[in-house]
Amino acid sequence: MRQRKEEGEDYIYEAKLLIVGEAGAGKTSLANKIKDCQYQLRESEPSTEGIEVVEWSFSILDKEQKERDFKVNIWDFGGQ
Ligand SMILES: Nc1nc2c(ncn2[C@@H]2O[C@H](COP(=O)(O)OP(=O)(O)O)[C@@H](O)[C@H]2O)c(=O)[nH]1
Ligand SMILES: [Mg+2]
Repeated sequence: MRQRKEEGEDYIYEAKLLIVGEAGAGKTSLANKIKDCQYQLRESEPSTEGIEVVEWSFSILDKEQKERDFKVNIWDFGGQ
């Protein structure tokens, strides 16, 4: 995401990912799997109440090849 400032440009290394779908569709499992590829499916995933935000971070190289932490907030909705 790019944010304009008077003196120039600055970058925010953050994104928001919303997962929506019917109850039991696999939203929470998907959020957990995105965060951790070793995550194993559970026979009964506790159903999500309200919204759970799963933080997923990884490093990227910016335009100057400098390493940056990129953060994705995965919004896992309960219900439908
Ligand atoms: N076979 C199979 N089962 C899945 C998959 N994703 C989720 N499940 C199962 O479906 C059930 C509901 O998943 P859950 O992630 O809680 O769904 P949510 O209600 O949308 O958050 C759980 O028992 C999961 O283990 C999938 O890709 N394949
Ligand atoms: Mg859920």
